[in-house]
Amino acid sequence: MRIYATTAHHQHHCLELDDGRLIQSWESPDRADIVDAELLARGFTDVRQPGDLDRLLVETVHVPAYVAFLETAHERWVAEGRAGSCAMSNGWPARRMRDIRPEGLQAQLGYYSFAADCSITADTWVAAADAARTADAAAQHVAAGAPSAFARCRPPGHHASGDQFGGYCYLNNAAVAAERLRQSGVDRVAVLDVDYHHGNGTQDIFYHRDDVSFCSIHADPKVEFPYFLGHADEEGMDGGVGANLNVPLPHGTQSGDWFTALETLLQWIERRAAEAIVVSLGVDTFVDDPISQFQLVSEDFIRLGQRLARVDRPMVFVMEGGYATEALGTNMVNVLEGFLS
Ligand code: OKP
Ligand code: ZN
Repeated sequence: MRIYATTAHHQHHCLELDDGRLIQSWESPDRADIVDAELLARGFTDVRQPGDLDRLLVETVHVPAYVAFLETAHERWVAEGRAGSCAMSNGWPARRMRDIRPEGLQAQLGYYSFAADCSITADTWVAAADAARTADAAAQHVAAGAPSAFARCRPPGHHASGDQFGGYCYLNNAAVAAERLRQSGVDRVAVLDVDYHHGNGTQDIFYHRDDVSFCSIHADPKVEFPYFLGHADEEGMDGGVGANLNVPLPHGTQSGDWFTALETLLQWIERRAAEAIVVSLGVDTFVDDPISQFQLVSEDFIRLGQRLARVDRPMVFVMEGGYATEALGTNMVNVLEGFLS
């Protein structure tokens, strides 16, 4: 299986509001290093650099003004002489307020984000753009006939909507991959999101479309981030009615119930007649994940890969979450090795 990866992400490590403290984010550069080391150790040696960022492709899943905002926000922050090292919002257009695009940088940070768990550093744009082109390259490889590819993305992408960052995500790597497959002639694509958190951004980007189906197993948003999307009654809208499926599960969910939910999703994908699949591959479902509450064990990730192989469709694996850094390499590569075995 070919791997796509870059190293620019290394410079990006943002601040996160966590339990009332401002900390260096759980979403750290060493996450990618650990996965890269494990890939090499286990014989995944076909590691490539992606091609240039296809701005037009990115702007089919994101609003162009949002992309420009991400690219320039930190330099505007510095030019304004702000005290903190990261550009971060302190107010959002919540219920009872208006959906108006403001002018000032601080106000636009609120307009273009939905959570205080991530922020924009001097290197965030380069890292996010690298992750997006990494996902694009993996999708292009699969579109050209490869049975699978792994995009070792960082930062993750599935929480980023068309015009909002949050949940450690800025550009939606999985959505870029799905859109690339579509533009390469794959008529029907499915995104299967197995990250512990609901992929609210991916869902929203394709919510009105029938050609890209989205399904997800995740912790119930009634009690877990991103709280305000990912509920079981969200089925898609307009032309996309029936093209969205959420299976929320309670805190404490163990392997048995998780794999039962996976069967539900895979049967649904079969009915959706997807010709290729993008897997939003988060392994924060792991029992020892420090910010998550499911109880999968490392062997379960081998089983996941084996089960996905039996779906027998071309697959683009896009790395999302996983914060038990020690075990992250093992868990992530277990999926890929299970898929190939
Ligand atoms: C991104 B991905 C922890 C705050 C968690 C949201 C987590 C985003 C996860 N105290 N904030 O889906 O793995
Ligand atoms: Zn997650």
